[in-house]
Amino acid sequence: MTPPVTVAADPGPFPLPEGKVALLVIDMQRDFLLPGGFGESLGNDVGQLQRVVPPLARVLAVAREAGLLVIHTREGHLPDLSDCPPAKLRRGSPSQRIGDPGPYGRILVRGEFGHDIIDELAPAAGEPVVDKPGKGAFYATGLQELLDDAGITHLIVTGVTTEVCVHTTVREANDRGFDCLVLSDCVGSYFPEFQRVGLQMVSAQGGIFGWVTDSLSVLPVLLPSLLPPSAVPSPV
Ligand code: C5J
Repeated sequence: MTPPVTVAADPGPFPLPEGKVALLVIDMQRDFLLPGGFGESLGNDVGQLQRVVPPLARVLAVAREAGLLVIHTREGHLPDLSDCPPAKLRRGSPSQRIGDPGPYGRILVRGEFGHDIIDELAPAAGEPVVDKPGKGAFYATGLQELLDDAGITHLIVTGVTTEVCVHTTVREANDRGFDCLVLSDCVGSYFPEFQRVGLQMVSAQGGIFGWVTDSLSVLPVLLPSLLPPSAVPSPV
């Protein structure tokens, strides 16, 4: 059996076993990313998240071309908010709360314009979209079954925000036995310090709950035609 191809990563090479790798795109929603939306109403600089869009769009395109399973997630709640714990509803002192009317519809409510994924990264036909009420993509969703049914063991993880929904999901995935590769330029935080330390936390201690690399490292491995000609082995 040929060994799987690997991607250079921290703390070591990350294998991409054929047919067992999925791309996870976490919460690239208008409410978090668009100016004037919920994220900004919390006092955040959405520009910090916007930086993720171009490299992630490239990874998404290449993952599709390479035939990877692509799964999107969205954080949000039912219109009656029955799946939103009161503690989450009360948390912090935002000018707008979950369920309130905002410029993009009711904030983080399923079916509203702001809850949906930004146009640049819109799911393609047939790509699963996992709606989640929590920060982690496994809590109260069918993600585990979806991955198991597809035979997925390795996840390439992207999206926002690094220290919240990306971290929670990677930790959940790690506890469930999935190997996770986080792409540093395809995950984003409103806080540069959290971005830096959040990534370090994933791969510290020999990869305590995952691996970290960047999109430029993973793209040519997913699609060898992206390798510079000098790196392609000549036929003997
Ligand atoms: C947050 C998320 N930050 N998707 N959600 O509340 O990270």
